This record gives sequence, C-alpha cells and structure tokens, in this order.
Amino acid sequence: MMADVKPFVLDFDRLTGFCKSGKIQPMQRRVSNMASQFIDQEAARRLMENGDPLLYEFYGLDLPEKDGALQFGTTILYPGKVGKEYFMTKGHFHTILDTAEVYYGLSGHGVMLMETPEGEVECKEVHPGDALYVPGRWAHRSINTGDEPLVMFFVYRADAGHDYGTIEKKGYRKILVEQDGEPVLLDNPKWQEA
Ligand code: S6P
Ligand code: ZN
Repeated sequence: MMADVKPFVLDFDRLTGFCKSGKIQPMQRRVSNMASQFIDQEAARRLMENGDPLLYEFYGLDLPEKDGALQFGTTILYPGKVGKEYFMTKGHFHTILDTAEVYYGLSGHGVMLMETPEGEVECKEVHPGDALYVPGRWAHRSINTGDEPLVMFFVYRADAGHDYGTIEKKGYRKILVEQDGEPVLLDNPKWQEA
C-alpha cells in the first residue's frame, strides 16, 4: 500500500492555510458539532439559532494509516466566543496514546491547551513562526484568543487515530475564558472524573 504513494506537493497558503489549488477540501466544525463542550449552554443555543457559525476547518489526507507514514495539513480556527469562552477545537487524545504531534503557527495567535490522563495541564501560546511539540499522551485543543483566524500547520504519525470520546464525556479539566479583555484559565465546572 505504502509503495503506491508517490511523492506529492500540496499548496497550503502560508497566511490563510487553505489549499490554493483546491486539490483537497477541509472538514468543517460548527457550534452544533460540539455544543455540549461549551460552558455557557444558553450562548451556544443562541449561536446555533443564529446561523450556527463555523468554528474551524482542517485538512486531513487520504493516506494509509501505517506507523511509517505521516499525516499533515492545516487547521484554520476562527475568532469568536461562545459566551466568554473562546472558539476552540474539539480536542482529542490520539488513539495510540503515546504518539506526538507538531504544530507550526502560520498566522493569528492563540493557545494549545493540553492535558494528560493523569491530570497534568499545560497551556502554550502559539504565534506565527512558533513550532509547538505536543508529546505523546497529551490531549490537545487549539483555542483562538485573537481577533483573526488562528492558522497552524500540523504533522503526526498517520496511524495515531483520534479519541474524541474521552473529552466528549469528561470535558477538559480547564477552560479558557475572557475576563476584562484577557484570557484566563479556570477550572472547568463541567469536568467529571470518569
Ligand atoms: C490531528 C490534529 C489536527 C486536528 C484539528 C481539529 O491529530 O490534532 O488536525 O484534528 O486541529 O481538531 P479536532 O480536535 O477537532 O480534531
Ligand atoms: Zn492530534
């Protein structure tokens, strides 16, 4: 199978993150795709009734999920808030838990909120030109704290897989909300031990 993959080039715009030739199309996630993750359920409901805004888009490739292969693409996370909580990605552990990922900031700025199954939490800012290493075992969620799209390139082991269920059930331990115009990390009141 791997032998069938020939070298190829994809033309990601280095500011917008979009594939300029349109050779591949991004996946899209709206408020309704992850409404239960937000703290302010009333704000989420209002947004869904008012156009259900696009939170983010990201590219994935149709490559064999083999441990010798890599998966890569861009994430384009729009600015905005649900209540006081910034627009964010769903977030996930990798199914093969101990598989790492690298993100590279292209434009905009925000943070990557990460946590381990044991409860260690890290929050790292990403600006254009920053390369962020997400070690294996760390769940990762991108959060846009700015007022323009946060665009990042990512690459990870192609067979890593995505465990969304753990985050969907338990939530993240921390949330990032705006207080007096600044991002503040708080305990997630909805977080539950499994
Ligand atoms: C995949 C990588 C990214 C995310 C993308 C969307 O391992 O971390 O491609 O898939 O940023 O986030 P999420 O949490 O909806 O997959
Ligand atoms: Zn990942």
